[in-house]
Amino acid sequence: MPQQRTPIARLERAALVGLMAGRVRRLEAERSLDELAGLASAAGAEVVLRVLQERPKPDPSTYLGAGKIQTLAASCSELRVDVVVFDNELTPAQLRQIEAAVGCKIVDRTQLILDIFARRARTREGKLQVELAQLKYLLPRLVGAGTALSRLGGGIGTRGPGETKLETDRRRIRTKIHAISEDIEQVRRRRGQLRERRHKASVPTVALVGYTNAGKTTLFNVLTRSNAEASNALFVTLDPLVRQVRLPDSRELLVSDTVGFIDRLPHALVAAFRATLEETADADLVLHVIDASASDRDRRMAAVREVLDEVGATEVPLVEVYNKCDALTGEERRRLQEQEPDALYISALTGQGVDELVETIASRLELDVRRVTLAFDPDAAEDRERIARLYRHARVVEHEVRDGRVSIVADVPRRLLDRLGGQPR
Ligand SMILES: Nc1nc2c(ncn2[C@@H]2O[C@H](COP(=O)(O)OP(=O)(O)OP(=O)(O)O)[C@@H](O)[C@H]2O)c(=O)[nH]1
Ligand SMILES: [Mg+2]
Repeated sequence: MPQQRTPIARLERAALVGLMAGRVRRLEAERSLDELAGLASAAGAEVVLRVLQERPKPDPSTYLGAGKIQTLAASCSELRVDVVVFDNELTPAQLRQIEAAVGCKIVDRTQLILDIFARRARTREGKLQVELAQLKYLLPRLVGAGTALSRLGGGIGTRGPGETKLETDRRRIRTKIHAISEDIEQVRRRRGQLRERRHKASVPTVALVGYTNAGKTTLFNVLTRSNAEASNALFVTLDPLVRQVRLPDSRELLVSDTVGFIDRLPHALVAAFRATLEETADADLVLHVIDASASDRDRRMAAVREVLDEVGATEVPLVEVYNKCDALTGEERRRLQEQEPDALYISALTGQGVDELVETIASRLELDVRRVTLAFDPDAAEDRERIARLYRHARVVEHEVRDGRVSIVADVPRRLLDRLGGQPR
């Protein structure tokens, strides 16, 4: 018997393929390919070839033109490419044709993103969500699939639902989708209950959202004095994190960090991550964290707004936070501030502007207090309940009992004035 060896982990060699179709100009296509390179490296691959073809629209059967496919096949074999990544979603037929012509593994942008998510998911909820998205992506691709679905070996496109599952029939996959959806629904209900409880406890929530790599987790760590993983790789954070923050004057709020967004985020993924993203729709305030130093900032911001729209978070008050301002020149920063005077400008890395951000959060959440004087009848059960509530959510400065009446002077957060029944004095 041959001695069993542990395979040495080797980076997969990847070729990237993009199209400049229609009005998509070269610069945009280049940037999109840069982003694809970031995704490929997040999936554990090393980019050895980039191909951009100019074509009015994709070829229906092979995406690229026939000649270009030939050239691609030759380059791939010369450069020992393991996987070719297309910057768009491919139809099942295109996938098969290209694979036959090029002779190595072909994945599209959607599959690449799903793959990264599959690698990064840590919690049960995260794993369920990714698996659901992968199965939904696979389902329409099962019909008549040949080699594309019975790949051997590992690497991009083979993580997640395993070989045996892929070879089963559509019905079993449907059953599985159904079962996972139910599990996720349970998680979702549980999340809803937790949110409800937080809501009852009157602790306001601030949700950090933004494009992947914008610096959400870095800011989260600064705000909550935590140590969550932040890195230059894409999609580092998948599972939502919620932490309590106590401001110096003992006001409390919750900050949540969540999965980053990206241009053309696969729809199946957004749908599967609905439970996670609903946290955002339910927050009291959304901070849109923006990488101010990104050259394609506007495109990224638009992609984020699109996802917010899709998860129904457009009603939540939102503050735009331009992060990484340390990486801007003074001139760039001045211009940006002129354009967007209402936004905030910070550096989560150096801490610059963070105090002002905290103050803005506090005032937007109406955490600032008003001093009120309230009178209660201690014999009424309802009033005793109100007194207890006041003690829980406000700072009582005076408590007097006179002639069988209770008089309380308290500092009440402005957002709770209505609920605690106080009028500002
Ligand atoms: N120069 C500079 N770099 C920053 C700043 N904030 C974050 N970064 C860097 O940007 C990279 C991404 O930061 P993260 O906090 O992981 O970004 P994220 O938005 O949580 O990213 P994902 O979770 O992957 O979507 C890291 O290398 C950070 O060190 C900043 O203010 N200035
Ligand atoms: Mg993060």
